[in-house]
Amino acid sequence: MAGTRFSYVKNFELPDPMLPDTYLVVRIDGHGFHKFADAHEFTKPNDEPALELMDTAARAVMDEFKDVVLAFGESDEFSFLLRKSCSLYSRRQSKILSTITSYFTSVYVMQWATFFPNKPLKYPPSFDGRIILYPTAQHVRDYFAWRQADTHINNLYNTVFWALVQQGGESTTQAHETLKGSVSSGKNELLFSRFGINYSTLPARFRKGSVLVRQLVEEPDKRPKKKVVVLHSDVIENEFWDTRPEILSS
Ligand code: DGT
Ligand code: MG
Ligand code: MG
Ligand code: MG
Ligand code: MG
Repeated sequence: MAGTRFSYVKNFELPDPMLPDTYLVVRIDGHGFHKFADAHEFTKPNDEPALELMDTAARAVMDEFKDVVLAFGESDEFSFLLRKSCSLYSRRQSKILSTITSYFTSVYVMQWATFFPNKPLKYPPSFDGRIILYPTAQHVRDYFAWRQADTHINNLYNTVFWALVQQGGESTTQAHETLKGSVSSGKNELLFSRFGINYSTLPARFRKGSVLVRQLVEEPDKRPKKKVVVLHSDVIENEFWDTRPEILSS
């Protein structure tokens, strides 16, 4: 189809290859999910089916895109690590980003009814996406540690905040005021002394987020197969990485 007088317009499409031999992190985040969560009456502070739906969409991304070696999710976001030798779509930025983002979104919508059989989707959700390039394994570890530390800080705050409102009878304004300037230990203490909640016994999904890796799974009468598993492990300490050297080595 070369050579009509219109085809020069193709020259305006610029190549957007990403640096070779560099880790790629794709992070997608729900657009306006504050409103989306309200519209669909998500439980506060954590809606388990909503988080499981996010995990399901992320797992589908990993099944579809074999270059993804690790994923981490919390709230309305998911981060996907693509191995540094990834040559998917010749490492074209917009192609990788738009395909992963739209695939995730499609699965989220397709699987919605599985997790919310009695709650029809009121309007189409969308996700924004970005790609960050990291030159070293340490950067990648620090990136995932950053997201998991964020999960912890937000979840601790939200857990106390909603306990004050839902069980303590405070208004949201009062709860904000109560928590102003408080540190982690103070929030833990307040949770325990006023509401009898021991933070460390809350579900790991809420405290740690979701960590998706490929792992050999044993099945009866079959050879062990590599499958995507959802964990809620710590990714800040060394153990997670030391026991899975393949994540950062390829
Ligand atoms: P954005 O990302 O700039 O378009 O705006 P938002 O509104 O998506 O803000 P973001 O991504 O910073 O925060 C995520 C929002 O999603 C947060 O305001 C509350 C909502 N959300 C996420 N997970 C849950 C949940 O499990 N339960 C409830 N009730 N809300 C949630
Ligand atoms: Mg945001
Ligand atoms: Mg968002
Ligand atoms: Mg978010
Ligand atoms: Mg095409």
